[in-house]
Order: sequence, then C-alpha cells, then structure tokens
Amino acid sequence: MAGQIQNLNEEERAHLLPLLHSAQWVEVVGRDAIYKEFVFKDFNQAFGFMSRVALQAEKMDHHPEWFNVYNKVQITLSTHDCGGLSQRDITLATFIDQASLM
Ligand code: HBI
Repeated sequence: MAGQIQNLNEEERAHLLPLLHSAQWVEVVGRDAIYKEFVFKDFNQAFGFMSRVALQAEKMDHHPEWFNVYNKVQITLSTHDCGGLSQRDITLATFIDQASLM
C-alpha cells in the first residue's frame, strides 16, 4: 500500500465513533479497535456474509479478525500498520454493515 496509514485523530474520533456506536460497534477495552457481533438465521446466511466481507477485505488489503460459530460472527477491526484505528477500519465497518443486510 502506498503512503503512511494514519491513526484517526481526536477530531475524526469525535465525529466517527458516535456513528459507529449507533450502528452497534463498540470500542474494545484495552486496545484501539472496534468490535461487533452479527447473528444470522443459520450458518448459510453467516457464511454468505463472511464471503462478501472476505472478498472486500482482500480488495482493501484490510482483513478482519473474526470468529464464527454456526450463525454468529464476531468481528474486531484495527489497523496493525498504525497500531490502532484508521480510516480503513471505518470504511470496512461500513461495508460490513451493508453486507450484513443483503
Ligand atoms: N488487515 N485489519 C488489518 N489491518 C492491517 O494493518 C493489515 C491488514 N491486512 C494486511 C495488512 N495490514 C498488510 O499491510 C500487512 O501489514 C500484512
């Protein structure tokens, strides 16, 4: 990836975190990351969702930390390259929310 990845600054956080919270993303305790749990009807729905997210993550070179059992998918987003939250996490979180509704 070209260019340095910047941590979200205070102004960006003040603007973006309330929007994420209203979409049920929460901040991870002890780590600069966001987390959300998705529950689907069954494993097929969960895995279809994961497939959509996987393809987008690969395009972005930005991969979720995630855990799946049956119909449940738990996702943590953070940018290792800057040791915390960046705009990439926000962009992927927005895509993930849309993919969960398909
Ligand atoms: N995915 N979520 C996330 N965060 C990263 O910093 C990241 C990634 N996928 C690939 C990637 N970084 C590469 O740039 C290398 O650091 C592996």
